[in-house]
Amino acid sequence: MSNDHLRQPEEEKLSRILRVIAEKDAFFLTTHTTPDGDGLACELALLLFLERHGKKAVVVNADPVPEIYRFLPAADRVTIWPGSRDRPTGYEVVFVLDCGNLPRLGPVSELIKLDAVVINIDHHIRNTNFGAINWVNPSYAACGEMLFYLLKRFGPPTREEAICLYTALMTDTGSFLYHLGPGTFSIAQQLVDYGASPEEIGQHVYFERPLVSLQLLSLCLTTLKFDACTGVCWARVSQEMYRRTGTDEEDTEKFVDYLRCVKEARLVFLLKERSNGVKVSLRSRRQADVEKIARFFGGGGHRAAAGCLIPRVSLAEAEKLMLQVIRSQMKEEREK
Ligand SMILES: [Mn+2]
Repeated sequence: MSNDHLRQPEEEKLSRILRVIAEKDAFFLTTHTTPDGDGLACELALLLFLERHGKKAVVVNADPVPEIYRFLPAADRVTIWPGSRDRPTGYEVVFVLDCGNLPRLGPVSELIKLDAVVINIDHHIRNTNFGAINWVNPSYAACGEMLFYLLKRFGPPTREEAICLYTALMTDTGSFLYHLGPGTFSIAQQLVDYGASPEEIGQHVYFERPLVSLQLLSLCLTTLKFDACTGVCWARVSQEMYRRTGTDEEDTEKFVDYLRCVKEARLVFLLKERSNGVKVSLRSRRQADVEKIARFFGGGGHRAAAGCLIPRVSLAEAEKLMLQVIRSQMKEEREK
């Protein structure tokens, strides 16, 4: 078993979590709003794993499963809250996966019972340690890596669990390109050995896009801007563009990566207009720290990839604010 790099404090946390799993019977699993491949796939892997060990478990999220992740085993088991189903009750343990703080759960946070044991497993830079047990370590590429270590303590994962965890690793590393952890490739190899097919999973996530999403991309790219002074490159997606193409925010998946490939840029961002404000996705090239910028607006993430929501602003206002904050942070760094 290749757990070699798990350090002592992590071993302690892991064994505490294992004890809770062994002792309790009913589990509630959740992740952040607008869930990504890592959060979702971790929930589903853990759901399948718990059920395989005779436990009861539910997955409850604030937002639906994006189309590209509907192929995941048990993806149809995700309950949306608030939705048509009754308030989930009777659970003793809450697993919060891939989520830095409770407000990021959105409306699901109101479901968390005070007497439940909250287990927080995460790899974001900032985490408020809101759980009774907090296993938080930003050196992991994905929350899926952490779950791999957890699940493996009970024996080899099933093929379905392996598919989920491989998807978590693949998506959070941008297909094994960014913020790789110390064991990422070794874990990925083991997941392939347990039955995950890189080709099939890659096909589902990256190469099954509706035509309208590319039509949306073409509109988005007409707004592309570059500031030679700061090396910032950005683009916008408006509600009007969604209406014209019959798309929604889900169809903007990966758009920011087109900006990320601009050689002249050192920092890129994509503005997405929402009814309640503007969602911003940031990526850095070379050394820029985008987590710091996202944090300024109450968001967060990782050094090279972060996001935030600027409430009650127009696209033009959000653009202006972003550029102001980026410029002032760059100035501060130069003066240091
Ligand atoms: Mn993640």
